[in-house]
Order: sequence, then C-alpha cells, then structure tokens
Amino acid sequence: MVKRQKRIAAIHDISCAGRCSITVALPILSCAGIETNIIPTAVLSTHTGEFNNYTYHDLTEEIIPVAKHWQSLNRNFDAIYTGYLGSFEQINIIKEIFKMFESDKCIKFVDPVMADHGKLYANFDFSFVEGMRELCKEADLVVPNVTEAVFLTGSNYMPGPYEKGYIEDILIKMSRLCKNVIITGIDFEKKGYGAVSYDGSKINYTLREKVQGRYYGTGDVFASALLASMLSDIPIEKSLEIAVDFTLESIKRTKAAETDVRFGVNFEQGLFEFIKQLKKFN
Ligand code: PXL
Repeated sequence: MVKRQKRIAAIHDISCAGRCSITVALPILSCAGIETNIIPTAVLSTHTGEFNNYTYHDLTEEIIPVAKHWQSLNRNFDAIYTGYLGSFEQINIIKEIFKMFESDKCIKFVDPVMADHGKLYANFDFSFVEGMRELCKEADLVVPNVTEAVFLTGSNYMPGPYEKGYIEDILIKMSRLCKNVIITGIDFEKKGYGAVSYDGSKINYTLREKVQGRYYGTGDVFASALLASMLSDIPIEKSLEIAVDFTLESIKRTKAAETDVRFGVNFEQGLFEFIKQLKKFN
C-alpha cells in the first residue's frame, strides 16, 4: 500500500542569505519526503546575528490571509512548525492559526526562536518572551535552546559547562508550560554536548563531542531534522539522535572548510546521509 505523504506548514522568516529559518527548514523537510507549505513571517537580507545594515520587511499582514486561503482549500496538516516570528503580534496570529487547523493528528511544534548565549536576539524584548511563554502553553512540543528555556522559565542564565541539576530544574519547569520539551545546546564538562528530551516522565540525553565555536542556524537545522524524523514515524529518542548527529556533522563540515560562520552551516552535503538514516526505519 502507498504510504500517505505527510504535509506540514512551516512558519518562519526568510533570511535571504545566511542559512537559517525557511532556507533550512524547506530543504530538510522536503528531502525527507514531507510536503512543506510555508508562510514567511518577514523577509530579511540576512539573519540578524553579527550582521549590520540588513534589510527587514515585516509580513505580519500577510499571514492570516494566506492561512484563510488555505482553509478555503481544505488544507490540513500533520504539523504546524513555527520558528522566528517577525513581530509581537505574530504570536497571537500563530495561536489563531493553531485553532484554524486544529486536529488530532496535527502536531503543534514550536521553536521559540528569540535568544542564545544568554542574550535576546536583536529586535526582541522581554514582553516577547512573555508572549512566547503563552504560545508554548498551546504547543505539543517545544524545542528551546538553554537560553530560551532559561528566559521562558524565569531561571538564572549561566554559561556552560552545566551541572545536570541546573539543566533538569529548567527542563522540569519548562514541562509545566508544555508537556513535551527538548532543550538544545546542553553542554556538560565530561559527558559532551547535545540535547535532552522530557515527556513528563522520562529524561533522555543525546550527547556527542563538543566542537568549539559559534555556529548560526544550527537550532533551525536541528529542529527541522527532528521534525522530519518524527514525521517519518521514527521514535522520539532515535529522532533526537538523528537530529543531533545531522547538526553535529554540519558543524564539523563547516569548521573544516573554514568558511564565514555567519552564513550558516553546511547541512546540504549531509542530506544524503540524513535520508539514508531515515530510510532505515521506512
Ligand atoms: O536561526 C535563528 C534566526 C532566524 N531568523 C532570524 C534570525 C535568527 C537568529 O539570529 O536573526 C532573522
């Protein structure tokens, strides 16, 4: 029997250069065989980290009309995947879209993109964090990095390497906002670097070697690979391993090439191996 093709809606910005958001999500999910419909939240010439003078065109007004048109076409989704939102109002708009496409099979997958390394990204303030906290409450799965999880739970930010108790305290506080949580950027002195998941009962780490340096767009690479794997019906713990390995290999390739890290990581040359991993289960 032919397997039904999965379909998602990915709602992120388009950063025209500097691989992140839609330019990462679309290729990763598409090549995993998932039909990926998109709604851009803003168009920028580059992402906002370490670049100056980037262009920024807000698309808040477009989002609901696009979603309403889809609704009139009876579109439904296996997941709604949200990332970088271009304005505070977009948080409420996403809540409305969740309601418009609500169904038992639709996973509300929220990457609360807003901060890293202890600092909010340019153009965000703490009222946005409060709004994002409310959005997390409506999600089925949230995938913050450590900084985002710290801000969402009102914890104290500390740079890594971390103690297990610090991470698990934040993880459990996060699970009061959303039952299923994955925190990325876990940095343990001895055990390694990676991500941790919690589903309200079991804490599960995937840790690998640490590569020194700051790499842009890796949160988007990780989250897109994770969702692609989950929608390929691969269990969450294995999906976490596949996504961590795909992200790590992309970072290692980029480091070896010594390219300008602001333009994101070379995930493209890992796509074939990524699909091979997914195919092992299908
Ligand atoms: O990868 C996160 C991200 C996405 N989109 C934009 C960004 C950032 C991080 O800085 O600036 C526009």
